[in-house]
Amino acid sequence: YEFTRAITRRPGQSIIRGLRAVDTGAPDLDLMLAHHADYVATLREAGATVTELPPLEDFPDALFVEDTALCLPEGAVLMRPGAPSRLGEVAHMAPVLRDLYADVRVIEGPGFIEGGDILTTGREVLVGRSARTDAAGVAELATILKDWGRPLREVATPPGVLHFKTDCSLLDGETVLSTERLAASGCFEGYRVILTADGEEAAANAIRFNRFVLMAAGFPATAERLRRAGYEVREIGNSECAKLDGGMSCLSLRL
Ligand code: CIR
Repeated sequence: YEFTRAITRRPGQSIIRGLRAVDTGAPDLDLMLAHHADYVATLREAGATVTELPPLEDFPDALFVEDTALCLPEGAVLMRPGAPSRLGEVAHMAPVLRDLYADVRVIEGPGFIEGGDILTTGREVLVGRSARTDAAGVAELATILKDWGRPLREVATPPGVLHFKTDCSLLDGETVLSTERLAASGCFEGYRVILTADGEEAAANAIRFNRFVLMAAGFPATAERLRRAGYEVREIGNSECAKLDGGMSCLSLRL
């Protein structure tokens, strides 16, 4: 959770065609851009050098850059998104990461894996199988991480939940924020767990970036729990990304 850099991508006009599990109306681009600017400004306030990439109109979901790669101190791994409309986003992220890393590995397939299903903690890399991440994708990542001496543990994403990290985030080396439904699976045994408040499951997708926890605005009981546990919380508007099942972690790669 200590980083020097973040990579983001601004949303474009095509955002109205972004993938969503349930249609709750078209996202408003102007409001989304305002939220996005607040997100980037908060990362900068936390000490990040932020690379802001331009919109990719051919890829409506490209602002959710987290799904295209896994960034670790040892190197970066380019993912292979399970959503067909998102596969091509990776080629646009590849040169950005090749400029920053000496070691860039690639998930070649046939499996699929998206960054939203990967939670890196102080001791292991947790990967949730989901509708976007399959056994072959996880196995290919495990082989790469073995080279870097990083243990990978496969876990399950709750049914109907887009990504593993839709329901959890890392708060520090041994603490996670999790929904009750995910924590109930036992996947965080040995970690300190702070649960989202009832009815505030959508607050689980937060990020710890240096001194701040960035979380979606509108979840006061969970924000209060985090503050009481000693975290410095920044609430960022997320109403428009939420219409596309996106949240705080999806909007950046952190390295
Ligand atoms: C998608 O369905 O792929 C996008 N609309 C949302 C991606 C959210 N990404 C993430 O949770 N890491």
